[in-house]
Formats: sequence, C-alpha cells, structure tokens
Amino acid sequence: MGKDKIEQGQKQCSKCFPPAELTCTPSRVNWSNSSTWCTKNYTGLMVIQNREQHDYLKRELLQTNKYWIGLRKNSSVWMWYGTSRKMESQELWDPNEPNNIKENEDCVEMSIRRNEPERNGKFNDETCSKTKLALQCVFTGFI
Ligand SMILES: [Ca+2]
Repeated sequence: MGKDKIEQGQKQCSKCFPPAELTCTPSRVNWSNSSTWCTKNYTGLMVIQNREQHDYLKRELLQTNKYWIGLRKNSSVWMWYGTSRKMESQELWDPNEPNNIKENEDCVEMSIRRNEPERNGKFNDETCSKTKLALQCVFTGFI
C-alpha cells in the first residue's frame, strides 16, 4: 500500500489525534483484509482503550459511517484483537446487539451517528465477510 493510498484513507477518516495517527482503509474491505491492511501499514485494527478515546472517535470520525474495529468473538467471548483483553463495557452495544444473526456475526462495527447521540459510537456484531471501511490507529502506549 503506497503513501497516496494511506493519505486517501486518512481523508476518509478525518483528523489525526496526536500523538496518534488515525486512518482508514482506502476502500471497503472485509474484516480479515482490513486487519491485514492495518497490520501491514501500522500496528493493527483499532483497539479502543478508554472512554476518552471512544469520545474522540465519536466526535471526529466522518458522520454516518460504519467502521470495522479490532474486536472479535473468540470462543463466545468478545476480545480486543491482538490483546488478551475482554470487552468489558456492555453499554457500548447498540440496543438489541449483539444479536448474532444466523449465528454468523463474529466481527464488530462501530457506527457514527451524530444526529442520534444516544446511538453514536455504538457497536454491532456483524458478518466478517461484509465490506466496510476499517479503523486503524497508532497510539503510544498501545496495549
Ligand atoms: Ca448484529
């Protein structure tokens, strides 16, 4: 992936977050390909580490978009990908999620909906083969 493609991805994602760099895949890809792209170009799919970071994403990401994040089901447990951390905060799920439709929703998307503040930044379990933009970020102190 060339520098131009990465810059294109940054435009789709909006701003950077010092000292981190926030970017997206330059096109919509499935979860596995998004993880590969993020790992190849940076450190990996986004692992949201705290409320401050989540608030930042809700505020700065482009409106009305859905993004793959680094959260995946592993033996029925939601784990932050590439870490040994479970997802602790059940309040991050959208209402009625995770619903595991057709028992085939093992990946997670985050939706940006600033016109619906109570749903902004909430998570949905989703079929991993669907294609979406993927969030990727480099943070200092990456867990
Ligand atoms: Ca779902």
